[in-house]
Amino acid sequence: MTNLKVRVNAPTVRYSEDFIEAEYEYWRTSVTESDENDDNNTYTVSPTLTRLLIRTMMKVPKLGLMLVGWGGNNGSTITAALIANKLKLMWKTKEGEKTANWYGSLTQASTVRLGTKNKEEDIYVPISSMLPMVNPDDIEIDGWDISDINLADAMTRAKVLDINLQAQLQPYMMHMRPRKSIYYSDFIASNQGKRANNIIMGTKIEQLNKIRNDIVEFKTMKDLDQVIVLWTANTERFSEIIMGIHDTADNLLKAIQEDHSEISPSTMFAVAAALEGCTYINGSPQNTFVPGVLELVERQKTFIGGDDFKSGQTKLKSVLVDFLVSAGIKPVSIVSYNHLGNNDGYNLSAPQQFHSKEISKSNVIDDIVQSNKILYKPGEKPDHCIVIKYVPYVGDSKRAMDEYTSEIMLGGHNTIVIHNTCEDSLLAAPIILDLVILAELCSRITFKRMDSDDEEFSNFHSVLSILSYLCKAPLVPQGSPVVNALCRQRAAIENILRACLSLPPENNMLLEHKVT
Ligand code: NAI
Ligand code: DG6
Repeated sequence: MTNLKVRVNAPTVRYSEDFIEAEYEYWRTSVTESDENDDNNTYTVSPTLTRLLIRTMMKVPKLGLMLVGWGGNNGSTITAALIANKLKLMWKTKEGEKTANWYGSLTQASTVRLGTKNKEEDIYVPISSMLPMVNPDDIEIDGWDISDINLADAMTRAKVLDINLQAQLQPYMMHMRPRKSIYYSDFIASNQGKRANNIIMGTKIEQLNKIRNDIVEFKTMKDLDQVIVLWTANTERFSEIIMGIHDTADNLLKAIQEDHSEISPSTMFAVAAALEGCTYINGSPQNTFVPGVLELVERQKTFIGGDDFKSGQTKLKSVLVDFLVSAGIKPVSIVSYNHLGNNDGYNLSAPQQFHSKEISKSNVIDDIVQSNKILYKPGEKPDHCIVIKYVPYVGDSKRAMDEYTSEIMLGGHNTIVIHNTCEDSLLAAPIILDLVILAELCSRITFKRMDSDDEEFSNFHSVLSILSYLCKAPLVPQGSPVVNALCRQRAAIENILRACLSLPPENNMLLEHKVT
């Protein structure tokens, strides 16, 4: 049984050993425009109601996480964090004793407002206490890397963690060795070539089968119910999408059989995961999810999420631009510069890999800008410049400098400058944990329309857009709007969790205190 702290007392919620079943009234607001091209057009608005039965499976599976790029900075840091937290490690620093924690994790270190006690005291609970979720201490970890060094040495190479913490983790991580991986040299920067000493040889179909076997072996060895595969390897260049190769699931599988050269390692991993019934998450910006993968995951009824962890500079941008535009202030120039000295920065110093990151960092303001036609004419956008420089000395401690210039009333200007220094991998590791925990939870939630005779419950769509909060370039089902604003993304998670308990969305109205 799980450690649930929240129990809803309502006739619309039923708890059993197997499920939480919640009746939920989902209200949407549909709008039609009389004439989209006419400035004086009118909007007709119709609230529409769908009655849903939402079922959350109680039993949390024994979960395995396989990282592609396990020996990298993020890979070694999340591994270290899982062990340090499980063992409740403490270590001395010049600032005093530190204790392992999950700061930066939405599921482990943030809370949601549940309601009010005695009409005035807000009650907040950890997100993880609302529904049964995987406990990070129970996650088994494994993975692949093109570099063969063990995880203890990878942690040392990363230079992220305090040395006294590293010393305690060493014995636990030195026996963890990444599995051989798929390496096609032209997808990542050529400067990564010297790391690549742990490679699966053979044809593409042989490589695919090896990855599939690795997943099966890990699952069997650790007696797991479910495995999630997550890409935290180097940023790849974009694949060229070729008709007949990437366009359908069958063509993609055939192209792998025929050893086509324009299939990226990350796409190979996504295919292997889908064929093994595993959720696959992309923590980097490249276009892993070519149309053939999207079709395959729907066919296999598996889940995917991505793209590119939203950790620092972009996370702040998705708050700040939303704040400015929704305050009626018009950002006109956004310049985001950063330099870093870790291996990620080294890889991104190559033009094609930088370009993948540039695209993912640039799109984050699009929907926010489009939301305000008073400020922006159709097609108008702020100048938006992304610069990334590799400066080895600063290592993982990334420096980000941002300048936001906005137009304010009557010809005035408002310029905001931000300087942020932070260990990149310590921001990314908790995001990896959240992606895994939320993706797993989504695989246990099903929906049924209450007015339908259909007995079947439906799953979330294969593309888990609920993970948008954690991703720079959110992947959404075709035809679904992309939401980048951080507050809206968080509200979606919070309100979906509430819906699973038949609780209304958090509306912040507090009418009970505003109306006499
Ligand atoms: P890293 O360079 O330290 O680690 C990447 C690892 O992937 C390396 O150990 C490398 O040997 C391995 N690798 C490369 N190609 C591989 C393949 N085909 N199969 C298996 N392993 C392979 O980079 P870091 O800092 O861990 O970042 C990982 C990824 O996460 C990068 O793409 C980065 O852009 C992305 N990311 C990182 C964020 C952060 O805050 N740290 C935020 C957003 C994205
Ligand atoms: C330099 O920009 C390296 C990148 O990998 C970023 O550190 C990473 O994508 C995080 O970006 P952001 O914009 O979320 O801080």
